[in-house]
Amino acid sequence: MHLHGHHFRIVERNGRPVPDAPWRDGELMGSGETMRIAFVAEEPGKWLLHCHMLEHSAGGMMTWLRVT
Ligand SMILES: [Cu+2]
Repeated sequence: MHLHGHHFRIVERNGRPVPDAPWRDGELMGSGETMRIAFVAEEPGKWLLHCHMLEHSAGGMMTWLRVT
């Protein structure tokens, strides 16, 4: 998973807390995994959130978020 325009910290992975995770703009995820992230949305615009595997993005693992 890659988030454009921002850096985030992973706060929970597969329901378990992740203490002191580093700031990053992407993270590998396996099938069925979940991840809760936190970031400061301070850059206005439309930002992509997507998988870096082209077939996955083309298959729908891509969205965007709007920061106003
Ligand atoms: Cu993928």
